[in-house]
Amino acid sequence: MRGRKRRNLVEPGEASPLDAAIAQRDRGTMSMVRDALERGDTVLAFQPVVQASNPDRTVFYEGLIRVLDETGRVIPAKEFMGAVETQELGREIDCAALRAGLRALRQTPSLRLSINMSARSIGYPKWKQVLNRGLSVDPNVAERLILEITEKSAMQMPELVTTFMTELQDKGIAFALDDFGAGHTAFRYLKEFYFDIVKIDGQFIRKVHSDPNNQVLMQALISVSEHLDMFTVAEAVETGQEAGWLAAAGVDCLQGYFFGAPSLTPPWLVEAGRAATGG
Ligand code: G
Ligand code: MN
Repeated sequence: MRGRKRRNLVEPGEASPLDAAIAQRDRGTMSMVRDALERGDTVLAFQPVVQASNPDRTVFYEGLIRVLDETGRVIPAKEFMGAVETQELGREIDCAALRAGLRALRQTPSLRLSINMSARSIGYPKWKQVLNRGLSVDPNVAERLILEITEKSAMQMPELVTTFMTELQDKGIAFALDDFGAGHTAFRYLKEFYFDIVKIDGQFIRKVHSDPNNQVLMQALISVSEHLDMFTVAEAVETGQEAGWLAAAGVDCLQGYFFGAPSLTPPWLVEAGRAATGG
């Protein structure tokens, strides 16, 4: 943690050409997302979350929303969520992700799937309609659905999130605190929230087998999570060395490129196909 230099990239108070360029780029991004939603051009990519002690076993998949631009190019969420998260478009993206997730759960009875949402979507009536409609068509999907809420968005409205989670946990839905440690972490909130799962941000995973700072932070997070009965998921695991250290340290589940990148072709269909052909 020591020896880091602070950089000041933009002088405060100065009218910045960078700000103007960013604002213009955001407007372009927003109209691209709006057009894609109107065309219904959104899809989920699926990434496996595996059991740390037995990585051949996928515990659940995370469904990650993608939009297709007018040329059919697949645009990942990280490229547009920043521009739309606080806008109504962000709510519409969350609705599209939930709708696609519920459909996948309905179609595949053995599937467990997590879907990302912003705490801001809690009060968006359409999001609730999408959920209620999905649950009324097939009530069995509730206990296979995990909702991931980022730490950053959960902390912005903790009371609302708590009430919302209690209501949906009663129906069997599980909750994951996403990107834990990336935001303004307050351990106090972990105690108040009752998340079922905590997903530890990739910055703590990077080179954890050889980085003493990350090792200490991970050990603290694992210990707090165990104490509060939360299941741990390490995000962005990219190497076998990281995976080995994390499994030995007692992390429950692992996710990342080392085990599988997000894929537009549902991986469980690929696995079923392989099993059927004996390959
Ligand atoms: O915020 P959240 O954890 O839901 O976002 C997951 C994002 O992280 C996805 O965009 C996914 O493509 C990306 N991702 C998944 N696995 C890895 C990984 O091993 N390394 C890195 N750097 N990113 C990853
Ligand atoms: Mn997530």
